[in-house]
Amino acid sequence: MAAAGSLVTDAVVSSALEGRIAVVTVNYPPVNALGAAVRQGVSLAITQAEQDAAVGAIVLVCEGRTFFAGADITEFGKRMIEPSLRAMLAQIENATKPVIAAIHGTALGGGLETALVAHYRVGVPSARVGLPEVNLGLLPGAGGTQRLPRVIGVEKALDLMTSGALLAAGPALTMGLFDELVEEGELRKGAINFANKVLDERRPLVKVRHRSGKLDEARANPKLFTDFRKANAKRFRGFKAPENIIRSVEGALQLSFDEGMARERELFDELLQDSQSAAMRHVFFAERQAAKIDDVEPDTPTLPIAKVGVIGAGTMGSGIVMNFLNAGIPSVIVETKQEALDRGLGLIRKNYENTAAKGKMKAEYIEIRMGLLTPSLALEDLADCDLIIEAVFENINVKKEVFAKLDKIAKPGAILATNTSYLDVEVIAAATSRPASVIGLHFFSPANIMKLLEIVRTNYTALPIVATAAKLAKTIGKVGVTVGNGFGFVGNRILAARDREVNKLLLEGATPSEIDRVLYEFGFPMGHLQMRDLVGLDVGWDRETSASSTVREILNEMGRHGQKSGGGYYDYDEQRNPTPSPIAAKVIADFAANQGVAQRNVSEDEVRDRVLYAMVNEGARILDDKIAVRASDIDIVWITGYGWPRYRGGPMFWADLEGLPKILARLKELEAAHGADFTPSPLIERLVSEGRGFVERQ
Ligand code: T1G
Repeated sequence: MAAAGSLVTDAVVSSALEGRIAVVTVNYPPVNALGAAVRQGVSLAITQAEQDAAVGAIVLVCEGRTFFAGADITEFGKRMIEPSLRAMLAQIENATKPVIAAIHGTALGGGLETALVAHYRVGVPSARVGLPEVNLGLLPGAGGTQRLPRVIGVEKALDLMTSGALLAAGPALTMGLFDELVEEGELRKGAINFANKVLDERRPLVKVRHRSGKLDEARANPKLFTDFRKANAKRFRGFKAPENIIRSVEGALQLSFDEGMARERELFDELLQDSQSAAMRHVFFAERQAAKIDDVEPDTPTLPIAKVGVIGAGTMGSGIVMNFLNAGIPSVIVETKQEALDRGLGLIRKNYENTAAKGKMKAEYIEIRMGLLTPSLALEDLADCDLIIEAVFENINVKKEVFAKLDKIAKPGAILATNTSYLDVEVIAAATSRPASVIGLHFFSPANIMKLLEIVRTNYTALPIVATAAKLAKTIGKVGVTVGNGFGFVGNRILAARDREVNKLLLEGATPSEIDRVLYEFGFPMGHLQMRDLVGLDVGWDRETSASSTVREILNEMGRHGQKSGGGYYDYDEQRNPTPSPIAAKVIADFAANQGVAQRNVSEDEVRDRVLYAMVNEGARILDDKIAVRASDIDIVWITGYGWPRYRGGPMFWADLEGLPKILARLKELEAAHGADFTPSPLIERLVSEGRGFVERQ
């Protein structure tokens, strides 16, 4: 080892001697993922340090934003380049000199597993740690399921690994994951001081693998795993990774350490080969890809959003404005009547109080956030807002009227956004003299919770407005997906295709329960008709013009608006539990008879094919119409906005797994039986002829 501050092992990993401490520094942007170059460099540096008599201890630290953020996900599925992560970790764990992991940023997955094989762990207060492999359909495959329980206990480890949650440095220190926290910004120095202390005090080379106290505690509770499985059964439904994590941790209690590691490897490999992990790795990259807008460059100018205005204090408007209050942005909310305004303010306060009651928010933040909100009955109070979002009744004329007024009130350069869920944003923009400043910001109810934000750009929307909207999505913690201006944009257009098929299936004799069971078992949180009853059948229903022209209109005319009125497609008890409704069944049967549709038994397979393939076909049409930039954007929309199960990757990824040739053949059969609704999109025809899928493989 050369003198202090000199020898560079290579561009990725450098090693320098600070007194008797070898400081191994890794610099592998963007997040120091444990790719081959890192593993090779760290392995070499540890070997050098071991052989160098001048070295007493080793500090392992990373440059940039974070300590290792995990294995390199881009390497999965490819030939593994030596040394494997496990080999690198074994080398660290068996080092004859103390290794101190110096942690900042987010030490995740293989990053935390690396820290767990070090003999000591030092961090800064802002550091966070976790084993979020479950979010990739995997489990911690480099010893995390065997070591983490030995440090923090089995129950906490099970919670952390099956939820993928991150742990702040403070609680991690309390749980024994850190040996010391050093001053923010002084990590390197603090870690070197700690290393010197270890040498001065001749502290032992502590290996996590030798700890057994926490495992003994768990062994004293034979019902631990059964209870954990039962408590989480709903959350883990259909999803394989959590069960494998639980089994791997059971191995830690039942087997020797090495046998436990072998068991972990088996359970990891099982998941790695499974389509659920492929799907979730696709979603990981798709979510990041969705934030990239082809014609928005890093230097595309954006507008400052220092004040936001929201028109409408109903469910949507109140939820929308909360996003900006949560981000600390002063906001104005405008209604036409004091009573409606007060109801909206009450809704916002109640939401905050509920969140605080659940311990998810400090109570003192309620007043801070409410203090950022100015209620008003006058649109003129929006005059100095940088962004104004309308969330008024979903009627094109009402919206055009509001935008015409806004055009006269809003300051020059203000962004005017509509929260419409399917109306033509260009028509709304044409009601103003500034169409280039008009954009769609389609929030999903509940708007303060749902992650998805469809950013709808028209042919007139100026690039800085699009760039500002995309940046704002990140600021308020949303997954922003930029889409084109067409009926229902992406999400609701596919939902409309599903709705159309479900309504036809109802008339043909499939019951609400049969249809909903197919979707529930596929992995949706609930079926289509239960979802309709939950949202309310009267959303978008106009009592004045209702003419019994659909089953849904008839149910509304009967006062059956869904859960909120005790019945819709289902009947509901006091606890809003659904039961099949003879009333709805009769409405459906009579309507079918009037339409001359003979009722029959419809198989689950037919329900599945017709509903899911109609959605895929609509997704392909959306791509053909260039309303979505890429197939993976459609996947992100349906996963984050509509509950498509993450472990199935989204409709387009799933269609690739299903096989486009199979889907195309089935669409042609369905087209013959049910007409143009199933005419295959030209894109599917093209992809099948080229032997390709919707999603370019990672
Ligand atoms: N591998 C490869 N690339 C990664 C990566 C990873 N682990 N993590 C992030 N990136 C890329 C990402 O694609 C993006 O690239 C850029 O880094 C910035 O990410 C054996 C098997 C660390 C909290 O699951 O949670 O270890 O788009 O936009 O919002 O047990 O990235 O710029 O080209 O998300 O600041 C376990 C995954 C892996 C952590 C940073 N680790 N990453 O968030 O930036 S499996 C994880 C994150 C494993 C072992 C197992 C986040 C972040 P680009 P970003 P961010």
